[in-house]
Amino acid sequence: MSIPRVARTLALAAAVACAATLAGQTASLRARVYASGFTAPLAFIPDPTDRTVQFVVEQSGRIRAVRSGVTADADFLDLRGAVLSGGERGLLGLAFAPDTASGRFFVNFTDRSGNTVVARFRRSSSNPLVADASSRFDLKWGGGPAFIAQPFSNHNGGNLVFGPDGYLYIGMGDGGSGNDPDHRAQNPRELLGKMLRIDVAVPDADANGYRVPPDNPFTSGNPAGTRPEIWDFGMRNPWRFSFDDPSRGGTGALVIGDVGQDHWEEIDYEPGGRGGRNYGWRNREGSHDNVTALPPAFQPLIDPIFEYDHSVGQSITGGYVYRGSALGAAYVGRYFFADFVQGRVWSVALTIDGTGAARASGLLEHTSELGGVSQLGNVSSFGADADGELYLVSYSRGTVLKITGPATAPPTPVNPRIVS
Ligand SMILES: [Ca+2]
Repeated sequence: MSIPRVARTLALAAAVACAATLAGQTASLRARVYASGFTAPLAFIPDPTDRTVQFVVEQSGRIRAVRSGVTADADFLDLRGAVLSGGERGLLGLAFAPDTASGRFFVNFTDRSGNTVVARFRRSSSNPLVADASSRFDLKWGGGPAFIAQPFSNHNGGNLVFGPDGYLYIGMGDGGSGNDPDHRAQNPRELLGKMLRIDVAVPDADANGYRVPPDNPFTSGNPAGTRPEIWDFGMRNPWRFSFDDPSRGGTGALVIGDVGQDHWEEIDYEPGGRGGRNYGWRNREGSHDNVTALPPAFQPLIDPIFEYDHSVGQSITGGYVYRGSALGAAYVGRYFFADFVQGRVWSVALTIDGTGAARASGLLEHTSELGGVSQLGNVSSFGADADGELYLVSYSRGTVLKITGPATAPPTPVNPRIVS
């Protein structure tokens, strides 16, 4: 997580002042503790085979099963012996295969050498709430190493999500340090600083554990040398991203919260199936020129649909386009997100045009009505259950909060942007 960034809160006073101006106008959402007692939780993932069950990922390497809000005694999986945890390292992501009969799931973690591993496991046949630890297979990248080398400790990305197309998307940070010193996010030969898309529906005996989907955008090798697993260029640290779920009326878009450097936190919106883009880092931070000493891999550079500056927050946690019902129809289609450092939560309305592109408007801050920073702590992730209802993961409080609310219209927004 972004612990080093916490020191960078000289703008806190300004952020609190901004929160005060937004407080009190929103009264329709609530958050209640759904499950608690976790240590540094980072993700909340529904069980695709049982709507009463979700899994909580702890940074240290444990995955814990929660049924109807009650945490099971036995761990689903304990990877503490394989994981290097601390700072932005650890067990960072979990995704269940859409082919649920396979029992497969995938995790993303920092190994004891500090490198990124994407590993496949199976649930045990006798108890689906316990994984078969012996089934571990680490994906081999390009037929080579069973890890992705990380040059620095930070910016490990860590999220992995199956798209509506059945392929596995993996968000890779730029490798770390500051301002991507080796320009990796624009290097076609590097998996770092990219969104990857792979087909993991391969037999157990497959040597690499994945294949490149034939319609990946860079399989022709243009730009020269591009790794075929790459779906998009120009990510800095896409800590959390999600798809707007078509099975619940969503557009299928990929919505990414990409953590910024010194000035801008951003939301990138990719219409469904529209990969092959360059989101700009490090040439751009948000919609602003950044380090331009070396050219980007290709043009154009796609600006975010929304950004906020570091007087407001310092590390974005991407959330979900809401597709549930409990919050009321007025919230359906709004994108929820948070700032990890400040413990603030917002949503924006999305207007989709004929090309599938989105425009963000009508910002609402939900921090106060969700219990304020004292309840939210550092928001590390959002989750969505089988009904599309939203949850927040509080890293510092060790809780999972469920967002609820009467079915009333959201209040009138006051700020079109939260850039102060
Ligand atoms: Ca960008």
